[in-house]
Parts: sequence; C-alpha cells; structure tokens
Amino acid sequence: MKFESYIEATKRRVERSLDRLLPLEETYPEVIHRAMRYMALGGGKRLRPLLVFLAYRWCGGTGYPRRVLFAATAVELIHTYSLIHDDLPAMDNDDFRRGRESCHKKFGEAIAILAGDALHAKAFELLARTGNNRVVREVAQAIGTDGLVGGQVMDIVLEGKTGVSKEELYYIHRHKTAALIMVSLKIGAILADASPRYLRILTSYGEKVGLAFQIKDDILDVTSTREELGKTTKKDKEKVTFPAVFGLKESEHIAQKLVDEAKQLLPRNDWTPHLYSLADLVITRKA
Ligand code: GRG
Repeated sequence: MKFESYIEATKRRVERSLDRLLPLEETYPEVIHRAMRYMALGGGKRLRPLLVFLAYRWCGGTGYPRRVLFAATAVELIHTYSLIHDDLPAMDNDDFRRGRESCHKKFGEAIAILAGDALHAKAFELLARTGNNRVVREVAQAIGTDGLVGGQVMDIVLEGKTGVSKEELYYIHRHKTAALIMVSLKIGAILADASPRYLRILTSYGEKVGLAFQIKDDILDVTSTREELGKTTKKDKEKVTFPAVFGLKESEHIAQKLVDEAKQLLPRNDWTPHLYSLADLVITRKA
C-alpha cells in the first residue's frame, strides 16, 4: 500500500476508535464528556498513533488488531490531554488550538483541567486493555518527570532566561516532544514482539525524528500564520527554541541532518520506505 493511502486508512481507524472508546456526549455528567470529545475528535494529524502502527508493521505485525488500536488510541489521548493542559492560562495561555477555541476557552478552566485528567485516565485504561504490562510501564515512564512532564517543567522554568545552554535546549525538546514520539514507536514494536535490536533502532529513530518534529514546529511558529497552523503563532519569543538559539537557517539544517541520520539507522524491509517517508514528512509538512 502506498504511504499516503496507509496514513489515511490508519487515521480513519484511529478516528473511529476514538469515537467508539470515548464516553458519549449524553453520558452523565455530560459537560466533561463534551469537553473530552471536543478536543479528542476535533482534528489533529494523529502522528503518534500512526507511529504505533508503522513500528508494529515494520517489526512484522499485520492488520489492525484491537490491542494495537487500544495502544494507538491511548497515545493520542495522552497527547490531547497534554495539549489541553498546555493551553491553560497557567501554562501557555493559548485560546486557539486545532483551528478553533482551546478547551478552557470553550468549557472554562476547571472543566478543561478535568477533561485533561479524564483523557489521561482513559488512556491508561486502554493501555491496560492491551494486556501487556510493559506497554503500560513504558508509556508511564515516557510521560512523567523523566519525559513529557520533565520537559514541560524546564520549558516553563527557563522561559525568558538568558544564557540557556544547548544541553538545556535539547533536554526540553527531547523530553517535551520526542519522548512521546519515541514511546509510540516503542510500544508498536513491543506489541509485534520485536527483538531488542529492533526496539533499540526504533527508539533512536524516534528520538531523532521527534527532535526534528519539534524543530519544524518552532520554525513554523516563526514562518507561518494562525490560519495555516490552526494555533496561535509568534508566541515562542520568550521560549527556549531552536530558531532562538541557532537561527532559522541553522535550525533547518539541524532538522534535515536528524532526519537523514534517523533514516540511516533503519535496516531495509518492506516497511522501511514508509518510515523514510514519515521522517521526510516531519520536516516538509506545512502545519
Ligand atoms: C502539559 C504535561 C504537559 C505537557 C505539555 C504537548 C506539550 C507538552 C506542549 C504543547 C506545545 C508544544 C509545542 C509541544 C511540543 C509537542 C508538539 C509539537 C505538539 C503539537 O503536536 P502536533 O503538531 O499536534 O502533532 P496535532 O494538533 O496535529 O495533534
């Protein structure tokens, strides 16, 4: 199957799974379910679930088994929770996400916090339903203080500071962005019973692609408009970003180098071209 067709087919499966697995809007207490569905079903590239499936296929898995769909849906719910919390006034204070009002603008801060919490809880229910303890543990580790939360903490602590080191820049983005991307690949591989070698390769590939994804995100923040991205732009002025530290041209060069290195890590099999295409897409995307 061509890469574009596989992306579209997988996205459709994940959208259907999100729709089926989230409580209906009419379910009491209605407001929280409306907020959860508003954010989880309101657009997004679905990159992380796609990575779960690409890794699963690359490691020899076939089709769309339920346990892999549970894992793919779970990482998208975790990503959605992190976006809701990141947009809150106490964090990035952003009123616009995925082309429309962010969760707290639409439902108020308290419901937005609780919607994030509930998506996080639902994600772990789904991870448990994979029947694979290691999958649950890997995701928990990737999104705690040694992952997503750790990166977000340093992003906040270092905002507006001068003299931030390159190590700190890499720490933030490796944790805030690359950790969830890496673990998405990793759990796809675990669910395909991959060898330790394949797991190591995909983890390194994920780290490089994850960093490149964040660099491109930072570049787009400078070069694109709110209409193109569906979120507020030019907001990163005080933030520790790649363009702020290296400038735009050098940032583009670093992202390209990371993608080239990621591709070189992969031994060839039928699904390798898809992982190449994905890595290219991360830096050629327009939104
Ligand atoms: C609140 C614990 C906590 C963490 C927040 C996700 C995040 C960490 C912050 C959001 C802002 C940001 C620039 C994060 C880096 C990751 C990133 C580029 C998120 C946007 O992901 P996309 O482009 O979003 O995949 P869509 O909408 O396509 O799903």
